[in-house]
Amino acid sequence: MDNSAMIEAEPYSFEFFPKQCALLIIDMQRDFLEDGGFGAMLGNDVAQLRRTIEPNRTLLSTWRAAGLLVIHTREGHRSDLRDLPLTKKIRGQNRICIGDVGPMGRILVRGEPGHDIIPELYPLPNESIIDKPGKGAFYATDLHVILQNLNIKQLIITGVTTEVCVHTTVREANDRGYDCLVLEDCVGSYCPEFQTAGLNMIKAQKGIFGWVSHSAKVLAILG
Ligand code: C5J
Repeated sequence: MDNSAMIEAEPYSFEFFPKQCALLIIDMQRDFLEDGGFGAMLGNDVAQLRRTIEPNRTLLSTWRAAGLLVIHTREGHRSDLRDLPLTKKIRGQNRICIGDVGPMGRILVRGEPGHDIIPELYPLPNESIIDKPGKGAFYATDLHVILQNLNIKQLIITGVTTEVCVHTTVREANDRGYDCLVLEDCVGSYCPEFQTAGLNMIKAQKGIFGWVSHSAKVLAILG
């Protein structure tokens, strides 16, 4: 696909330049999406996020077949936790927190089973994985350099959670000059009202942070 195409979106159509666009899949990690993970241990209903797996899986396989760029992110920390602010570790006053041992290994620690991406969306060897210590995918990572080197100017953003890591990344991307399209069926929140509010905030004010659409609209173009 060399030419641009218009993707139906809100607040208006998104002009999609396939060769200058990356699919950025945020934090589809076992710790957030599986029973026994960090999200579930905090009392969240992982089903709210698991509904995004199938649409992401379909989109990812079509995107790969079109030969377009995919980048995955994972939120997590070094095993010595030196990149984990104490404020982040203790906030919430939980009995078990980041770095402690849970049912899927040490919570949100790189190299542990819970930190890894769910098998349904597992990256291929040629796909970049951005390991990020914060909520935003640009903070303390080489994502911007990678995107610049590959001449990427647009991001289609999916993953979890809508109002936390997806939103922070969309905001960071905006300030760095990227156009962002967020797919409502491929992003999820543990909290339905945050899902709605998070998507509304992106497309408000004529697209203050970007565009919102549905994976079906992208698939219609990628065929
Ligand atoms: C959170 C994320 N919610 N990936 N992380 O802590 O949104």
